[in-house]
Amino acid sequence: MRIDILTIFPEMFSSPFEQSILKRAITSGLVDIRIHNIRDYSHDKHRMTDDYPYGGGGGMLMKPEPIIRGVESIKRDNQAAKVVLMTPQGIRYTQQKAVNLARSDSLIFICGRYEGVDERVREFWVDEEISIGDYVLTGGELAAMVVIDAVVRLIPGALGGGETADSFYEGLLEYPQYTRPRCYRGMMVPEVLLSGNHQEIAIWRRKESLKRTTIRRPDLLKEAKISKKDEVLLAEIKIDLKQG
Ligand code: 6GU
Repeated sequence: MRIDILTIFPEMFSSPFEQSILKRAITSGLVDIRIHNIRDYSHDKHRMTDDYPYGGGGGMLMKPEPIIRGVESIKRDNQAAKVVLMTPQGIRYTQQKAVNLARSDSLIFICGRYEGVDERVREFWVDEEISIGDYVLTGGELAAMVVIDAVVRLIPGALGGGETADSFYEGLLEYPQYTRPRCYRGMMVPEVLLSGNHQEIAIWRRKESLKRTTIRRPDLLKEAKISKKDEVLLAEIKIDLKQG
């Protein structure tokens, strides 16, 4: 997969892409990430990327020309690339969106700054607008990193030995997990996990997963794939929760 990023703060991207899974995905050639400074596509003598809004009002807007020159330059050897604008006005990012983006061969991210981007950019060059949640960031850079992180880990081979991209798999939260020691400051690992009974462990985990989702994210439960056996577990959970 090829990912191009247009930003006025290219340095912001160095650290996250130089660690752990993202670093390995890049060095192993699974993903080719290129950062472009929008300023490099600005032709005026001060290399300006922003300007005052027509009609007045506070704040500055990102000028269309440098961004569009950047997009066109990247698209020259990459016609089919999908252009994504990072903006708090975009559609909310979800795991399903990450799955969809992970199917693309090529993505271009435009990181908005200041009060926003000239509307013509959005209207004529952008395929998708994404927000990562209902809060306002100082710019689209951190949001783009979030989106890219969730996409790259879904690329087959990105996760190392035995790891699978399965959180939110089937739309439920993860069950609680434990590692050694078995007793830590008097706090025990649940007995069932030490039993070696794989069937019982699977049932316990499924129930904990359903319980956690019921308590924390009932909205997810409505969308999740629930089997007949799950219905039984959910009925037990209801009783357990009532009994406190
Ligand atoms: Cl993509 N950009 C900004 N500036 N704020 C955000 C966001 C994006 N997503 C959530 N908040």
